[in-house]
Amino acid sequence: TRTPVNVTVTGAAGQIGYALLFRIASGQLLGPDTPVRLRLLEITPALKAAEGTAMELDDCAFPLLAGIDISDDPRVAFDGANVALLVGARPRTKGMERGDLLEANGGIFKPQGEAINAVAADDIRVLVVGNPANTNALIAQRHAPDVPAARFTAMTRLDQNRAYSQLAKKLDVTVNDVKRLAIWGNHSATQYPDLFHAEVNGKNAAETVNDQKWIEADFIPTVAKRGAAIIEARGASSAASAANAAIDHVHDWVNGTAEGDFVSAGVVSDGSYGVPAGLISSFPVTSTGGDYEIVQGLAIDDFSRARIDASVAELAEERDAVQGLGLI
Ligand code: NAX
Repeated sequence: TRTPVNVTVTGAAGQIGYALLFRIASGQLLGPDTPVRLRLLEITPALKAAEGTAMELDDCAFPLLAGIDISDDPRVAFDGANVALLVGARPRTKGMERGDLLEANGGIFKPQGEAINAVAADDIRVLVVGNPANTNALIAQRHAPDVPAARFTAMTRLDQNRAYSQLAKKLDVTVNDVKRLAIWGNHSATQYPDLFHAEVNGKNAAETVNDQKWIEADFIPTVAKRGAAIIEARGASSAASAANAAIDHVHDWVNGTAEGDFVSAGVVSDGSYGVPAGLISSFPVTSTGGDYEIVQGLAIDDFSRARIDASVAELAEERDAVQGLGLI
């Protein structure tokens, strides 16, 4: 039997946590041969709720679940962590300025980055889900100088999955017919879901759609504002779909992406495609051997260039804001 992989989940008592933990414990994160030990991090007032979820996890008698530890101390929860899913974050509440939001999240992601640096396993891989995901990931990464920067990623896989579904509906095909549909930039309303490099049954997606107006006025805003539409309809923000995307992101990172395809992830820029080095921006990426790499050599036309630049400018502003607040 294999040694269990330590998977730390923050915000474990929240709604994404509730949708995520059972899938991790059932083997969907790392595969059917890999036992997992769950490490749940919550704030003190939510520890009891996390214990309740842990009781339910016990009651599933998952063969792959080797144990569950619960803590409100990052130094305990990240101890020996091989995979960390940073879900818990401070949401924007009414009347909160962006600076307040960034500051509140800096107060979460700075100590978590420090704890990861101090106590996580050498092969630690981090996915930040909590918003603003790209900038929270940047804050954590900057406070973990001993961890390779490439091990810190932010989630844009939900945006990608939303884009797959919208495109498949439009063309009356299934998501299985779609490939290479990337999200560029920030996980925010400025994100750019790119049909110009995507393929549908081996043909260029934008050409197959052949409707620039639909791409600009319908597809892009529908994908970018889907989170708000879910809140409007459900009365709560996306949870099961967000958990599903987190599973997809880590699964593909660890197990590799399909030959000839790519996926979307927020990764530290190396300057590719004119994205300033150091920013955590979404790119088309492939994974082999446990490392995400930015897909190189895609031709970017003027339309895509302007969209990518706008979203990356927002990321640079967020970075400048957290720098101004002394958070990085
Ligand atoms: P919930 O409010 O249901 O749960 C958040 C949990 O985090 C709470 O239980 C809270 O106690 C905990 N928490 C807060 N501070 C913590 C800390 N310092 N350490 C550990 N736990 C802490 O939110 P939920 O719906 O689960 O969403 C979680 C985050 O995901 C939010 O920031 C949300 O904006 C973000 N999302 C990101 C998405 C993405 O695609 N990147 C999509 C879905 C989601 O909106």
